[in-house]
Amino acid sequence: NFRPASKRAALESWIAALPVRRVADHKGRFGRIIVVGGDLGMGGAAILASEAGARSGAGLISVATRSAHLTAVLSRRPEIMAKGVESGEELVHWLEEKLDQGQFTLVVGPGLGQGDWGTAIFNAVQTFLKSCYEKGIDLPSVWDADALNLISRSAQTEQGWMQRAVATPHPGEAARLLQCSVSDIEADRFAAVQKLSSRLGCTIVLKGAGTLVSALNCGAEGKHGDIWLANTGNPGMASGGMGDVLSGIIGALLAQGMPPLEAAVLGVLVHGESANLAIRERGMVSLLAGDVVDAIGSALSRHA
Ligand code: NPW
Ligand code: AMP
Ligand code: MG
Repeated sequence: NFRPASKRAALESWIAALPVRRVADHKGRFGRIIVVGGDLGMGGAAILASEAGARSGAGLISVATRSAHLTAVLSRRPEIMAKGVESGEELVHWLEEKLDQGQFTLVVGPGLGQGDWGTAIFNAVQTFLKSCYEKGIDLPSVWDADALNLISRSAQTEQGWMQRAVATPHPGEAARLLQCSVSDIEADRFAAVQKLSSRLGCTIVLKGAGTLVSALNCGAEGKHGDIWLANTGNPGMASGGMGDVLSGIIGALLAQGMPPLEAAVLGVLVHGESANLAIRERGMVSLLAGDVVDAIGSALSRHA
Protein backbone atom coordinates (compact mmCIF):
# COMPACT_ATOMS: atom_id res chain seq x y z
CA ASN A 1 0.00 0.00 0.00
CA PHE A 2 1.26 3.43 -0.95
CA ARG A 3 1.75 5.74 1.99
CA PRO A 4 2.79 9.34 1.38
CA ALA A 5 5.67 10.61 3.43
CA SER A 6 4.44 12.60 6.39
CA LYS A 7 6.25 15.61 7.74
CA ARG A 8 6.17 16.47 11.39
CA ALA A 9 5.57 20.18 11.64
CA ALA A 10 7.63 22.30 14.04
CA LEU A 11 6.00 25.47 15.31
CA GLU A 12 9.18 27.53 15.23
CA SER A 13 9.77 27.03 11.52
CA TRP A 14 6.21 28.05 10.58
CA ILE A 15 5.70 30.99 12.88
CA ALA A 16 8.26 33.03 10.95
CA ALA A 17 5.69 33.30 8.15
CA LEU A 18 3.45 35.54 10.27
CA PRO A 19 3.62 39.21 9.28
CA VAL A 20 6.06 41.12 11.44
CA ARG A 21 4.58 44.02 13.46
CA ARG A 22 6.33 47.22 12.40
CA VAL A 23 6.36 50.49 14.32
CA ALA A 24 3.88 52.31 12.08
CA ASP A 25 1.52 49.38 11.44
CA HIS A 26 -2.23 49.75 11.81
CA LYS A 27 -5.15 47.33 12.02
CA GLY A 28 -5.78 47.55 8.28
CA ARG A 29 -2.61 45.56 7.63
CA PHE A 30 -3.71 42.48 9.56
CA GLY A 31 -6.91 41.60 7.78
CA ARG A 32 -10.51 41.14 8.80
CA ILE A 33 -12.42 38.02 9.66
CA ILE A 34 -16.14 37.41 9.81
CA VAL A 35 -17.32 34.41 11.81
CA VAL A 36 -20.71 33.07 10.75
CA GLY A 37 -22.44 30.69 13.13
CA GLY A 38 -24.08 30.26 16.50
CA ASP A 39 -27.65 29.08 16.19
CA LEU A 40 -29.81 29.16 19.31
CA GLY A 41 -28.19 26.97 21.95
CA MET A 42 -24.72 27.13 20.36
CA GLY A 43 -23.82 30.81 20.52
CA GLY A 44 -20.70 29.91 22.47
CA ALA A 45 -19.13 28.23 19.45
CA ALA A 46 -19.27 31.48 17.44
CA ILE A 47 -17.95 33.44 20.43
CA LEU A 48 -15.01 31.05 20.90
CA ALA A 49 -14.12 31.17 17.19
CA SER A 50 -14.22 34.96 17.04
CA GLU A 51 -12.32 35.40 20.29
CA ALA A 52 -9.65 32.97 19.06
CA GLY A 53 -9.43 34.98 15.83
CA ALA A 54 -8.96 38.16 17.82
CA ARG A 55 -6.17 36.58 19.91
CA SER A 56 -4.45 35.29 16.75
CA GLY A 57 -3.73 38.69 15.30
CA ALA A 58 -6.55 39.58 12.90
CA GLY A 59 -6.95 43.35 12.57
CA LEU A 60 -10.74 43.42 12.82
CA ILE A 61 -13.16 40.70 13.90
CA SER A 62 -16.89 40.52 13.27
CA VAL A 63 -19.38 37.81 14.06
CA ALA A 64 -22.71 37.26 12.34
CA THR A 65 -24.93 35.25 14.63
CA ARG A 66 -28.44 34.96 16.04
CA SER A 67 -29.60 38.32 17.43
CA ALA A 68 -30.24 36.58 20.76
CA HIS A 69 -26.46 36.25 21.22
CA LEU A 70 -25.46 39.87 20.69
CA THR A 71 -25.38 40.79 24.37
CA ALA A 72 -23.32 37.72 25.19
CA VAL A 73 -20.75 38.48 22.47
CA LEU A 74 -20.41 42.15 23.39
CA SER A 75 -20.19 41.59 27.11
CA ARG A 76 -17.57 38.86 26.69
CA ARG A 77 -15.46 40.72 24.07
CA PRO A 78 -16.31 44.33 23.22
CA GLU A 79 -13.44 44.32 20.69
CA ILE A 80 -15.58 42.11 18.43
CA MET A 81 -18.23 43.66 16.18
CA ALA A 82 -21.42 41.65 16.41
CA LYS A 83 -24.22 41.57 13.86
CA GLY A 84 -27.52 39.83 14.47
CA VAL A 85 -28.82 38.05 11.36
CA GLU A 86 -32.10 36.20 11.15
CA SER A 87 -32.22 35.42 7.41
CA GLY A 88 -29.95 34.61 4.50
CA GLU A 89 -30.96 37.82 2.69
CA GLU A 90 -30.03 39.92 5.71
CA LEU A 91 -26.62 38.22 5.89
CA VAL A 92 -25.85 38.71 2.17
CA HIS A 93 -26.85 42.38 2.32
CA TRP A 94 -24.53 42.92 5.31
CA LEU A 95 -21.64 40.96 3.69
CA GLU A 96 -21.95 43.10 0.56
CA GLU A 97 -21.71 46.24 2.68
CA LYS A 98 -18.65 44.80 4.43
CA LEU A 99 -17.03 43.97 1.09
CA ASP A 100 -17.34 47.62 0.05
CA GLN A 101 -14.91 48.34 2.93
CA GLY A 102 -12.38 45.72 1.71
CA GLN A 103 -11.80 41.98 1.54
CA PHE A 104 -12.21 39.64 4.49
CA THR A 105 -11.90 35.99 5.50
CA LEU A 106 -15.03 34.01 6.36
CA VAL A 107 -15.14 31.38 9.12
CA VAL A 108 -18.32 29.42 8.52
CA GLY A 109 -19.90 26.75 10.69
CA PRO A 110 -19.14 26.96 14.43
CA GLY A 111 -22.45 26.27 16.14
CA LEU A 112 -24.31 26.92 12.88
CA GLY A 113 -26.66 23.97 13.34
CA GLN A 114 -28.45 22.24 10.50
CA GLY A 115 -31.92 23.63 11.11
CA ASP A 116 -33.79 26.20 9.00
CA TRP A 117 -31.65 29.11 10.20
CA GLY A 118 -28.29 27.35 9.75
CA THR A 119 -29.27 25.99 6.33
CA ALA A 120 -30.45 29.41 5.09
CA ILE A 121 -27.28 31.09 6.40
CA PHE A 122 -25.05 28.39 4.85
CA ASN A 123 -26.76 28.72 1.44
CA ALA A 124 -26.46 32.51 1.62
CA VAL A 125 -22.71 32.34 2.34
CA GLN A 126 -22.15 29.95 -0.56
CA THR A 127 -24.16 32.14 -2.95
CA PHE A 128 -22.23 35.21 -1.79
CA LEU A 129 -18.81 33.54 -2.19
CA LYS A 130 -19.73 32.21 -5.61
CA SER A 131 -20.85 35.64 -6.83
CA CYS A 132 -17.66 37.21 -5.45
CA TYR A 133 -15.57 34.57 -7.26
CA GLU A 134 -17.38 35.23 -10.53
CA LYS A 135 -16.52 38.93 -10.12
CA GLY A 136 -12.84 38.01 -9.61
CA ILE A 137 -12.86 38.39 -5.82
CA ASP A 138 -11.49 35.18 -4.30
CA LEU A 139 -12.14 35.42 -0.56
CA PRO A 140 -10.35 33.04 1.82
CA SER A 141 -12.57 30.92 4.06
CA VAL A 142 -12.62 28.29 6.81
CA TRP A 143 -15.33 25.59 6.80
CA ASP A 144 -16.00 23.81 10.05
CA ALA A 145 -18.60 21.90 12.05
CA ASP A 146 -22.15 22.20 10.68
CA ALA A 147 -20.98 23.92 7.50
CA LEU A 148 -19.21 20.61 6.75
CA ASN A 149 -22.28 18.61 7.75
CA LEU A 150 -24.38 20.71 5.36
CA ILE A 151 -21.83 20.12 2.58
CA SER A 152 -22.15 16.39 3.33
CA ARG A 153 -25.89 16.60 2.79
CA SER A 154 -25.41 18.18 -0.65
CA ALA A 155 -23.79 16.81 -3.78
CA GLN A 156 -21.20 19.58 -3.64
CA THR A 157 -17.80 18.69 -5.02
CA GLU A 158 -14.76 20.76 -5.85
CA GLN A 159 -15.69 24.42 -6.49
CA GLY A 160 -13.52 27.23 -7.86
CA TRP A 161 -14.33 29.42 -4.90
CA MET A 162 -13.09 26.75 -2.50
CA GLN A 163 -9.48 27.05 -3.70
CA ARG A 164 -8.54 29.43 -0.91
CA ALA A 165 -10.54 27.46 1.64
CA VAL A 166 -9.47 25.36 4.61
CA ALA A 167 -11.88 22.67 5.83
CA THR A 168 -11.43 21.40 9.39
CA PRO A 169 -13.39 18.16 9.93
CA HIS A 170 -13.12 16.00 13.03
CA PRO A 171 -13.39 12.27 12.31
CA GLY A 172 -17.21 12.35 12.69
CA GLU A 173 -17.54 15.16 10.14
CA ALA A 174 -14.99 13.48 7.87
CA ALA A 175 -17.04 10.25 7.97
CA ARG A 176 -20.17 12.18 6.96
CA LEU A 177 -18.30 13.88 4.09
CA LEU A 178 -16.94 10.59 2.78
CA GLN A 179 -20.09 8.56 3.60
CA CYS A 180 -18.25 6.02 5.67
CA SER A 181 -17.87 5.22 9.38
CA VAL A 182 -15.67 6.98 11.96
CA SER A 183 -13.68 3.74 12.29
CA ASP A 184 -13.05 3.74 8.52
CA ILE A 185 -11.58 7.24 8.86
CA GLU A 186 -9.46 6.33 11.87
CA ALA A 187 -8.22 3.08 10.25
CA ASP A 188 -6.33 5.06 7.59
CA ARG A 189 -6.22 8.76 8.35
CA PHE A 190 -3.72 9.43 5.54
CA ALA A 191 -6.07 7.97 2.94
CA ALA A 192 -8.99 9.85 4.49
CA VAL A 193 -7.28 13.24 4.34
CA GLN A 194 -6.38 12.67 0.69
CA LYS A 195 -9.93 11.66 -0.20
CA LEU A 196 -11.27 14.73 1.57
CA SER A 197 -8.87 16.93 -0.36
CA SER A 198 -10.10 15.47 -3.62
CA ARG A 199 -13.77 15.64 -2.57
CA LEU A 200 -13.70 19.31 -1.56
CA GLY A 201 -10.78 20.66 -3.59
CA CYS A 202 -9.29 22.61 -0.71
CA THR A 203 -6.77 22.33 2.11
CA ILE A 204 -7.95 19.81 4.71
CA VAL A 205 -7.26 19.63 8.45
CA LEU A 206 -8.26 16.16 9.69
CA LYS A 207 -8.50 16.73 13.44
CA GLY A 208 -7.94 14.36 16.36
CA ALA A 209 -4.79 13.15 18.14
CA GLY A 210 -2.11 13.51 15.45
CA THR A 211 -3.96 16.06 13.33
CA LEU A 212 -3.11 15.80 9.62
CA VAL A 213 -3.03 18.66 7.13
CA SER A 214 -3.03 18.12 3.40
CA ALA A 215 -2.80 20.73 0.68
CA LEU A 216 -5.20 21.23 -2.18
CA ASN A 217 -5.12 18.46 -4.82
CA CYS A 218 -3.20 16.12 -2.58
CA GLY A 219 -4.14 12.66 -3.73
CA ALA A 220 -5.75 13.70 -6.99
CA GLU A 221 -4.92 11.31 -9.84
CA GLY A 222 -1.46 10.25 -8.93
CA LYS A 223 -0.43 13.63 -7.57
CA HIS A 224 0.56 13.05 -3.97
CA GLY A 225 1.55 16.13 -2.06
CA ASP A 226 2.96 16.30 1.42
CA ILE A 227 0.82 15.56 4.43
CA TRP A 228 1.75 17.37 7.60
CA LEU A 229 1.43 15.75 11.01
CA ALA A 230 1.04 18.04 14.03
CA ASN A 231 3.33 17.48 16.98
CA THR A 232 1.44 19.66 19.47
CA GLY A 233 -1.75 19.10 21.46
CA ASN A 234 -2.91 16.80 24.25
CA PRO A 235 -5.95 14.77 25.31
CA GLY A 236 -7.09 17.61 27.58
CA MET A 237 -8.42 19.01 24.29
CA ALA A 238 -11.14 16.36 24.18
CA SER A 239 -13.89 18.75 25.29
CA GLY A 240 -16.51 20.99 23.71
CA GLY A 241 -15.52 24.12 21.82
CA MET A 242 -11.91 23.14 21.04
CA GLY A 243 -12.54 22.83 17.31
CA ASP A 244 -14.37 26.16 17.25
CA VAL A 245 -11.21 27.79 18.65
CA LEU A 246 -9.11 26.22 15.87
CA SER A 247 -11.37 27.59 13.12
CA GLY A 248 -10.93 31.12 14.48
CA ILE A 249 -7.14 30.77 14.69
CA ILE A 250 -6.87 29.55 11.08
CA GLY A 251 -9.26 32.30 9.94
CA ALA A 252 -7.04 34.96 11.53
CA LEU A 253 -3.91 33.54 9.87
CA LEU A 254 -5.62 33.53 6.46
CA ALA A 255 -6.78 37.10 7.09
CA GLN A 256 -3.15 38.09 7.73
CA GLY A 257 -2.26 36.91 4.25
CA MET A 258 -0.95 33.39 4.86
CA PRO A 259 -1.74 30.89 2.07
CA PRO A 260 -4.21 28.12 3.06
CA LEU A 261 -1.66 25.33 3.70
CA GLU A 262 0.56 27.55 5.84
CA ALA A 263 -2.41 28.99 7.75
CA ALA A 264 -3.74 25.48 8.38
CA VAL A 265 -0.43 24.00 9.60
CA LEU A 266 0.50 27.00 11.75
CA GLY A 267 -3.07 27.22 13.08
CA VAL A 268 -3.04 23.58 14.17
CA LEU A 269 0.39 23.98 15.80
CA VAL A 270 -0.54 27.17 17.67
CA HIS A 271 -3.82 25.57 18.81
CA GLY A 272 -2.03 22.51 20.19
CA GLU A 273 0.80 24.52 21.73
CA SER A 274 -1.72 26.84 23.42
CA ALA A 275 -3.38 23.76 24.93
CA ASN A 276 0.02 22.41 26.03
CA LEU A 277 0.78 25.70 27.79
CA ALA A 278 -2.70 25.95 29.31
CA ILE A 279 -2.57 22.50 30.97
CA ARG A 280 0.47 23.59 33.02
CA GLU A 281 -1.91 25.77 35.01
CA ARG A 282 -5.23 23.99 34.52
CA GLY A 283 -4.28 20.34 34.15
CA MET A 284 -5.81 18.17 31.46
CA VAL A 285 -9.01 17.32 33.28
CA SER A 286 -10.07 20.95 33.78
CA LEU A 287 -8.89 22.33 30.46
CA LEU A 288 -11.56 24.40 28.68
CA ALA A 289 -11.62 25.77 25.16
CA GLY A 290 -11.59 29.29 26.64
CA ASP A 291 -8.33 28.46 28.47
CA VAL A 292 -6.79 27.59 25.09
CA VAL A 293 -7.92 30.95 23.69
CA ASP A 294 -6.28 32.68 26.67
CA ALA A 295 -2.96 30.87 25.99
CA ILE A 296 -2.76 31.72 22.26
CA GLY A 297 -0.75 34.88 22.95
CA SER A 298 1.86 32.95 24.94
CA ALA A 299 2.10 30.26 22.25
CA LEU A 300 2.64 32.89 19.55
CA SER A 301 5.03 35.12 21.48
CA ARG A 302 7.21 32.35 22.94
CA HIS A 303 8.37 31.60 19.43
CA ALA A 304 8.09 34.99 17.71
P1 NPW B 1 -18.16 8.73 18.33
O1 NPW B 1 -19.25 9.30 19.20
O2 NPW B 1 -16.86 8.62 19.04
O3 NPW B 1 -18.55 7.53 17.60
P2 NPW B 1 -20.89 15.98 15.99
P3 NPW B 1 -20.14 18.27 17.58
C1 NPW B 1 -17.19 11.88 16.24
C2 NPW B 1 -21.15 22.95 18.02
N1 NPW B 1 -20.54 23.08 19.36
N2 NPW B 1 -12.20 10.84 17.10
C3 NPW B 1 -17.99 11.17 17.30
O4 NPW B 1 -17.88 9.80 17.12
C4 NPW B 1 -20.22 22.69 16.87
O5 NPW B 1 -19.58 23.88 16.39
C5 NPW B 1 -20.96 24.09 20.12
C6 NPW B 1 -13.19 10.04 16.71
C7 NPW B 1 -19.42 11.60 17.03
O6 NPW B 1 -20.01 10.71 16.09
C8 NPW B 1 -21.18 22.15 15.86
O7 NPW B 1 -21.83 23.21 15.18
C9 NPW B 1 -20.45 24.36 21.38
N3 NPW B 1 -14.48 10.44 16.54
C10 NPW B 1 -22.20 21.40 16.72
O8 NPW B 1 -21.99 21.84 18.05
C11 NPW B 1 -19.47 23.44 22.00
C12 NPW B 1 -14.76 11.70 16.77
O9 NPW B 1 -17.98 12.97 15.84
C13 NPW B 1 -19.30 12.88 16.36
C14 NPW B 1 -13.75 12.61 17.19
C15 NPW B 1 -22.05 19.89 16.67
O10 NPW B 1 -20.66 19.52 16.76
C16 NPW B 1 -19.51 22.06 21.35
C17 NPW B 1 -19.61 14.06 17.26
O11 NPW B 1 -19.58 15.20 16.48
C18 NPW B 1 -19.54 22.13 19.82
O12 NPW B 1 -18.28 22.53 19.31
C19 NPW B 1 -12.42 12.12 17.33
N4 NPW B 1 -11.41 12.94 17.73
N5 NPW B 1 -14.31 13.81 17.35
C20 NPW B 1 -20.87 25.59 22.08
N6 NPW B 1 -20.30 25.87 23.28
O13 NPW B 1 -21.70 26.35 21.57
C21 NPW B 1 -15.60 13.66 17.04
N7 NPW B 1 -15.89 12.39 16.68
O14 NPW B 1 -22.09 15.13 15.97
O15 NPW B 1 -20.52 16.59 14.68
O16 NPW B 1 -21.09 17.07 17.13
O17 NPW B 1 -18.75 18.04 17.19
O18 NPW B 1 -20.41 18.49 19.04
P1 AMP C 1 -13.91 19.50 17.76
O1 AMP C 1 -14.25 18.06 17.91
O2 AMP C 1 -14.36 20.10 16.46
O3 AMP C 1 -14.33 20.34 18.93
O4 AMP C 1 -12.33 19.61 17.68
C1 AMP C 1 -11.54 19.11 18.75
C2 AMP C 1 -10.14 19.71 18.66
O5 AMP C 1 -9.37 19.24 19.76
C3 AMP C 1 -9.41 19.30 17.41
O6 AMP C 1 -8.49 20.31 17.01
C4 AMP C 1 -8.65 18.04 17.87
O7 AMP C 1 -7.50 17.77 17.11
C5 AMP C 1 -8.31 18.41 19.29
N1 AMP C 1 -8.23 17.19 20.11
C6 AMP C 1 -9.28 16.50 20.60
N2 AMP C 1 -8.84 15.41 21.25
C7 AMP C 1 -7.49 15.41 21.18
C8 AMP C 1 -6.43 14.54 21.63
N3 AMP C 1 -6.73 13.43 22.33
N4 AMP C 1 -5.15 14.87 21.36
C9 AMP C 1 -4.86 15.98 20.67
N5 AMP C 1 -5.80 16.83 20.20
C10 AMP C 1 -7.09 16.55 20.44
MG1 MG D 1 -16.17 21.07 16.02
